[in-house]
Amino acid sequence: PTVKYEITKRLLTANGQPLSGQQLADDFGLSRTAIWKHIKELEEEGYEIETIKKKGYVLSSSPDSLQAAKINQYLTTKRFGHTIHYEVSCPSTQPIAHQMAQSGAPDGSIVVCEEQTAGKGRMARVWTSTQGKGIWMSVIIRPEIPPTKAPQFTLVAAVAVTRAIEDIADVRAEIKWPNDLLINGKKCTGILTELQADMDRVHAIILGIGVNVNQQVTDFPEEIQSIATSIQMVTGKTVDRAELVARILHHLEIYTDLYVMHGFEPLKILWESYSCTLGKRIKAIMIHQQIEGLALGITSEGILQVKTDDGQIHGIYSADIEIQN
Ligand code: BTX
Repeated sequence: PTVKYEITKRLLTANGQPLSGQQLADDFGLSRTAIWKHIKELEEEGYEIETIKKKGYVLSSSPDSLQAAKINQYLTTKRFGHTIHYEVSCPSTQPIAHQMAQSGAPDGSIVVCEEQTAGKGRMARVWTSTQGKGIWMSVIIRPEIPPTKAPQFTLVAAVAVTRAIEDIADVRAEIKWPNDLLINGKKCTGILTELQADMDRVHAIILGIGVNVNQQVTDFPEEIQSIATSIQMVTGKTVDRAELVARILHHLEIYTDLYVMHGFEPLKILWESYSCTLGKRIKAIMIHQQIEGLALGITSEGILQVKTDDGQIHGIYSADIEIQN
C-alpha cells in the first residue's frame, strides 16, 4: 500500500481526532512537506481536510467513492477484500479480475470501479453500470471444489448479497433463481459467475456482482426503467457504497467457508427463505426449449425442480425465469 493510502486510512478511522503532521512524517520516514503534498492531493480528490494549528489534520468529509481506503475502513473479513484493485472507469471489472487471477491474485481479491462502459450480463447481455451510483465488483474466489459445483456459487453469492443489503439498508430483497435479486419485483442486483478451471479443479471463480444502490429512475436507460430498481429508490435513503461492499464481502467470506466445509445443504435453507421463485408457476426459458410449470424447490445441488402439468418433474440447471403469478 502507498503512503497516500495509509494516510487516507488513518484520516478515515481517526474519528475526528487530529492527526499530527509531524507524527505522520515520523511514521512514514518523510518530511512534513511530503505529507502536506499528499494531503493536498487528497483534497483535489474531494476529501475535505481541515488543518488545525499545532494539532494537525482532521477529515471533515470524504468523497462518495469506492477507493480502497474507503472500503478498508469497514472491512471485517480475514481474507476477502484485502487486495483491492480500484478503477474510476473501465469497460468491465471481469476481464481485469481474470487477469489478476491468472497472475496469482490471492483468494478474496476484488476489482471495483465507479463506472463500467461495457458491463456484462449473462449470455453477452449488457449490464448498465452508471457512474458513482452502484457497486460494480468482481471477486476472485479460490475454493477447493470441482468445476461441476461452481454454478451453486451463484446461489451462495445471492444469499450473501441479500443479507448484506438487509443489514445496511434494512430492506429485504428476494432471490429469483438463479441470479437475480429483486425488490418489489424489480431487479436491483445481478450476479455473473465465471470460471478458471481444468477438468477436475477450479482455479478461480470470478464472481461479478452488480448492485444498483443510489440511482434514481432516470439514471437507468429507458428500456429497463420498468424492470430495474435501486436501494435508494425503495428506501429513499442514500447508502454508503463502501460500507455495503464491505458487508457483502463479510457475508461472502462466511458463506464461502461454510459452503466449502459443509456443501450447499446448510445454505439451501437460507436461500429458500429469500426465494420468490418457489411455489410459483413459472416459465423457464432455455436456449433450446421452454418449460412451464410449478417451481417445486431446489435440490441440494442448487438445481431448480419444475413440475409440468403432465406431472413430470424437470431439473433445470440454467435458464431465465418468468414468474407467472
Ligand atoms: P443478466 O443477463 O441476468 O441480466 C442482464 C439484463 O438485465 C439485461 O439484458 C437488462 O434487461 C437488465 N439490466 C441491465 N442492466 C441492469 C441494471 N443495472 N439493473 C437492472 N437490470 C439491468 C446479470 O445478468 C449479471 C450482471 C453482472 C454485473 C456485474 S457488475 C461487475 C461485473 N462486471 C461485469 O461486467 N459484470 C459483472
